[in-house]
Amino acid sequence: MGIPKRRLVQVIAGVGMALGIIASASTPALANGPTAYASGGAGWAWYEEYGDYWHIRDTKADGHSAVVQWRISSGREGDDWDNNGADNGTTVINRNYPEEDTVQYRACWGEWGSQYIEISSCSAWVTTQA
Ligand SMILES: [Ca+2]
Ligand SMILES: [Ca+2]
Repeated sequence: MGIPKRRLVQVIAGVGMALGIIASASTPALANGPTAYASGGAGWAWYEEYGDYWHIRDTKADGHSAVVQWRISSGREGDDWDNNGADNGTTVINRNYPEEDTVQYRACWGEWGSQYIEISSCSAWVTTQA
């Protein structure tokens, strides 16, 4: 009659494990990447994991633009710029990367017109989840 006690314990344990898996899968560790700073206060950039947004700000009226150089683990590379002048807000650029990738980036200054990037101005590379 009824379910043997040992079997019932197994069923409850199984349900508990299944719920645990669901709970952990529904709370992914979305996070923003650290802010990277170009030398001399020229600008900064950071990465927003949810939606894949770059936030770039030129913070110095020096005739140069702020730029973030990025590369993702599946091979794409690129640059995104704040090229509309200094201290007038953050430029936000939306990209779309594979969610399982990692993304590396650094902030620098450069010349938007020629796409020249002053490498000596770049921050260290930082790494985050795409
Ligand atoms: Ca500038
Ligand atoms: Ca700007």
